[in-house]
Amino acid sequence: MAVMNVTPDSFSDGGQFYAGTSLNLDSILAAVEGALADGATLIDIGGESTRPGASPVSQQEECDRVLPVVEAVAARFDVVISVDTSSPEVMRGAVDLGAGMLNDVRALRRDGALAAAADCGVPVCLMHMQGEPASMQQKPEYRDIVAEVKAFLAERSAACREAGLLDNHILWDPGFGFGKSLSHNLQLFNALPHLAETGYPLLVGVSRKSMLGAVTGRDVDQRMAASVTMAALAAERGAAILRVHDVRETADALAMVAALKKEKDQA
Ligand code: 7PM
Repeated sequence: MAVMNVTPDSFSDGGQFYAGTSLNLDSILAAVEGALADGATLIDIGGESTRPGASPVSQQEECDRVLPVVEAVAARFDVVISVDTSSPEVMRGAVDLGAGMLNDVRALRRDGALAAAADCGVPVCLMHMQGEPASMQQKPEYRDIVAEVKAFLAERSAACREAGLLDNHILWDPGFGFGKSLSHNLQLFNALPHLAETGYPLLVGVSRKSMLGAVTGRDVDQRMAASVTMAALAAERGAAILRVHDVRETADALAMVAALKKEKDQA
């Protein structure tokens, strides 16, 4: 899954599609074309900056950012478009225009989001986050990070089924970097095989995140090796979808993981 942030201010790829405050659709289409050529099979389009400390955007602002992009990408490419949003308006609008998946860092907890997602009838990624982006990294605390993330995702999955979503339209994401210390992130990553046992496909997003900076000491633009390594390890540990910035390098790593698995399965 290739990340396309259509925000003027994202931490790892800030404003790459903007000239000042105006969005350049052609530059997004070129980036999507590149990501597909590099091996992406899903494109994740997001208009809300969820970096730690980010201020919230209005639903109108988010619609204005995201919907034209979804429309243009859907018209031009045969690829599954995922929309990174917590807003029911954006969900309905995006799926009307051709989006095939919803990706919500708030796991459909916003008013109206469960009903909107159920009406949309597409797969939904439920992500765990402690707190809200503005303050989530100030004091993350858990008794048992793995048990708590798992219980949260199980509760949200039950709420989804009650709202009418199909069980096989639910994906789980532990939410790396969202209200978690380095130790919390590492514990969760080590628990991926345990989470995979639940049967819900796992989506993992660690690309360029600060947990990699904390270990390697590298700035955000120097985290590719760490990102690709973690993507390969996540795949090995049962992740179904990797949300990444460096598509070509990740695709190579995943090809190697797949080759090893194929050889093993034949033995
Ligand atoms: C800190 C945390 C800074 C996250 C920036 C981000 C995920 C996501 C994002 C994820 C799913 C980024 C982001 N991260 N959706 N949206 N999983 N499902 O790296 O890990 O772009 S935003």
